[in-house]
Amino acid sequence: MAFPNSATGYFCLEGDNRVQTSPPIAIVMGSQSDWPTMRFAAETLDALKIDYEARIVSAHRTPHRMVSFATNAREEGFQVIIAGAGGAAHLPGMIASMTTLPVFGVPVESKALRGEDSLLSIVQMPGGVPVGTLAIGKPGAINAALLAASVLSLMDEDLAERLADWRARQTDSVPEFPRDND
Ligand code: RP5
Repeated sequence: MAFPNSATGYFCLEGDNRVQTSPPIAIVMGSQSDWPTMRFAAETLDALKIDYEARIVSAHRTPHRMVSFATNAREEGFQVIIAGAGGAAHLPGMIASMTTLPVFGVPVESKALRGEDSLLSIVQMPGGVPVGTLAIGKPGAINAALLAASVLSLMDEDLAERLADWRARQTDSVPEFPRDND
């Protein structure tokens, strides 16, 4: 696995100065309890050899951290944000309100309402502040990573090839005929 919390050694040149910047993707989540879901986004990015940084940023418990992250994300060097949250899942929408980077929202499955609350909290954004909302739970986390990869692949031919290979391997892994499990 790559580096969920890396100082990854990304640099850009500002004049003659080499300045540290962030990896292309930020995976943020409202709580440590979201990581078992959001790690599927991380693992998918690992498989595609895309670097990322994972952070806990709660809209409700650490609102100042959220504002600081969202307002600085583009300047820090992030290009796409994947944001996962459960329950009253304001995080993706609040982040989207403070950045023009693409934000993909992952509704984390909640205990009380199995993630339907998370989904509805994330998906019903007012016109003008978009969050690309994925499915509840693991499939949403995986697809958020794949969509983020698609965005980055527009400017990165090597990544476009890795993404096509990933999809081809998935296709190859599907048997044509079912078999008994035992
Ligand atoms: C949300 O509340 C988090 O995104 C998480 O899904 C949910 C529950 O958080 P914990 O009480 O488990 O920390 O903010």
